[in-house]
Amino acid sequence: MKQNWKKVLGLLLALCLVASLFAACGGNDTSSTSSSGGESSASSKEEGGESSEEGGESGAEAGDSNFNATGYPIVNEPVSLTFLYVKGASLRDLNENGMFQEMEKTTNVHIDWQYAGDADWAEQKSLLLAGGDLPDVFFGDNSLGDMDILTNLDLFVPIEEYIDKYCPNIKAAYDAEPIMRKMVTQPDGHIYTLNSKLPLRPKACDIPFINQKWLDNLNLKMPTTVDEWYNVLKAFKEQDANGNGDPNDEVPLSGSGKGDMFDWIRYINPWGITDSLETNYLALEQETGEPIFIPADERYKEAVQFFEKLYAEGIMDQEYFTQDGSQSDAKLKNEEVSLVGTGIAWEVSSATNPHSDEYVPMPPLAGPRGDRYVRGNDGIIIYRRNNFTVTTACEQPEVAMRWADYYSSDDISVQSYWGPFGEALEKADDGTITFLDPPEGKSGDVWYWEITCRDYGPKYVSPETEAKIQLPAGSGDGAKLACDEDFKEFVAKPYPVVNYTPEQMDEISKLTVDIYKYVKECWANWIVNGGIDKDWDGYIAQLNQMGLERLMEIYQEALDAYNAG
Ligand SMILES: [Ca+2]
Repeated sequence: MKQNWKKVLGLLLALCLVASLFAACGGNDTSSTSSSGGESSASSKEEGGESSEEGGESGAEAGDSNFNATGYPIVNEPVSLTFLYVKGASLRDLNENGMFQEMEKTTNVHIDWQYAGDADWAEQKSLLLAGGDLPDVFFGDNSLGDMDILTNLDLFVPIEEYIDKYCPNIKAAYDAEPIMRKMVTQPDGHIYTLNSKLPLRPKACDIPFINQKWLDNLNLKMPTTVDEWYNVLKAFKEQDANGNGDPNDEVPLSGSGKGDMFDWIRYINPWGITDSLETNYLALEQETGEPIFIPADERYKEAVQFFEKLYAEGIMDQEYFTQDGSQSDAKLKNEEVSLVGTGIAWEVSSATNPHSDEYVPMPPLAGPRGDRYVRGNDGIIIYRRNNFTVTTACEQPEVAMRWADYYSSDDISVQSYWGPFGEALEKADDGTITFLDPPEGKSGDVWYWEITCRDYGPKYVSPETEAKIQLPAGSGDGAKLACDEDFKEFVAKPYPVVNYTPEQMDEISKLTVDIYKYVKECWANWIVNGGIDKDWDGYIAQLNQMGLERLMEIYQEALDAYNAG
């Protein structure tokens, strides 16, 4: 890029800030959804819809005659920007993507993609952030996390003024859905990165499922409470539920607690606590809105006792704590005969293939107090931040931001998620969007990850356009969305995706090292060996000594700031 003074401008803007914040993100699942077609109504965003207040000063950034503040192309003479993208192995070169080729023709902006690999990205990132040759833009939230941005604020350009001046599509999205602006606005008022809203997403995260064929074989009813569930699983264990003549090959409940407890934590929703999906062990007290540290809560204690019983009776996989996810998955996907009785998954039929005809979603079980919940968190499942982060190496942030704004239009967002018009999608004159068949022998859900940036990068599809997208019913996205109709009402309020100050972030990361380690050790030991009741008081005292009370103060402060914002 040209024009060094632009760089200086970016640096000045960067220096203007004081400290700021961000939040721990994370997230579980990957892809998503379906919807139905219908209505035609004009999408208000797109094509730089907003009338240009600064119409006269095109080339607004201080008389740059090459830059157009509104309309297209964005620049009269071509400009190149370097985008760093952590690219999945199956994704083809984005230069071959028809949508990006069209974008370049429209904008006159060429993207020089710098691909990083998943495997060595963490190491590369440290070197880059420690003084390497920065790209103009980090693209996709798999490149930089909250911590990377928060602890390196001097490397990134505050973009809120560019959004106000040059980004009508993004502004329209923020106005329509204020949570989007809130998620990226630091407590000091600056915005360093753009977020996305993934189209046609569900509200519920993973949902429980059960083997209906086994229930039928043993003449059992669908369980509705955790006690009924226990009785069903016990019957699965004791009888030949899969009907292959061997009464001992059934694994009523499998999974993997080898790495951490987040596979297991999905099962404790009936006790009235649902985790945030941020791997921070936080839930929200539904009545009071206060944060709960799940492993220090009485309800967690009761849940552990319940699973201790399942483990002791051989109902819970005896390899639960020693096998990894691929090993437990292999049991679920055993070819000859189904081996697993119950589980939790993002989408049941894909998870239980090749026996998907045997499994059905299980309505949320009622726990000891009658609570029926499933996990969900819009800030993780639907909206995602850190998807477009402009660095101080970018000499013309206004060009990058106008490109991002165009990228956030309905038409581009749809294509950036599923694939280009004419290849993966068809757009009719009335705006209806239908899906073209994937190549022979490939599912759409696999194919979209090969041809698009999919979940990564900024995007926003207006509800008007979403209503015109006709997802194939048989797709994973379509099946998940259909199922969501039955589950979304059970989604508990999560501890939201808040913003932390750099100081809070630093303190959290220090405090949680010992706390997390201790929690995990105790948890596995209690389920396998028992003893939580007698150990409990000492355990809580130990957590407090490790700083749990201070940790919860920080979470409360950050939550208060989020709620006030
Ligand atoms: Ca059997």
